[in-house]
Amino acid sequence: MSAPWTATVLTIFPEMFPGPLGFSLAGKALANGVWKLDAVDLRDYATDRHRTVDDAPFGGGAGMVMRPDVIARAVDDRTARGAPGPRVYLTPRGERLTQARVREWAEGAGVLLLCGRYEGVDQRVIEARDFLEVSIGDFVLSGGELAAMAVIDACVRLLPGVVGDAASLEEESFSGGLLEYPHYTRPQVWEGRPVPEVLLSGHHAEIRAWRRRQALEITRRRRPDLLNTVS
Ligand code: 6GU
Repeated sequence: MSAPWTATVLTIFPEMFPGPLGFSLAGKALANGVWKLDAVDLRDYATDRHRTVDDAPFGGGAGMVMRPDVIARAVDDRTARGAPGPRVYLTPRGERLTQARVREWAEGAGVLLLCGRYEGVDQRVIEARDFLEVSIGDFVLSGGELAAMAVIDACVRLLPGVVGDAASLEEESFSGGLLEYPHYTRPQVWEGRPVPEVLLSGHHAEIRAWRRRQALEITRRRRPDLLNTVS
């Protein structure tokens, strides 16, 4: 059997992992060997007695910067031990993560994720070790670890055999870049609110058309930018 899809995470908080990735779909797939997690403590690659990974920024300013030499040693050692790329540095100043990128990474052998803490990472190691800088949205987290978990979860659910119902994944691509239509289950009337009549009709073509209209309408209202792209 070939090596499982592998997430290598470089972090000063390896104990945060697998965390939520140990539950639900991702957790089951991890236990079943569909994917592998290697949470690497960056401090293991420091050389001083205090296992220092950061230092003051040249030019002055607030906060600390992660040292390039420590990160490079970690990257080079894990790479030599077979950690697959691409290499991704999680930072709010990165390019925005897209589902297309997630699909691409899920189709590969794995990802190597660098979690920043403090003010950031010395720019030279980002360039010298060919890291892609990626953000998961326009807000600021206190470190890259939660973003790394989001990236891994998004990739793992696309691995073969992880989502039992293949139709669930298909539906996503079927609705093609639109926000999802609303869902309903029992009770049929709840707090005086009935389920939309068409969903009880058994007319599958009408239900499909209604859901499509709902998806278009909610996308137009919440994310009109999604309708302006060609695809
Ligand atoms: Cl990737 N890192 C941090 N620290 N904050 C973020 C982010 C990443 N994406 C959005 N906010």
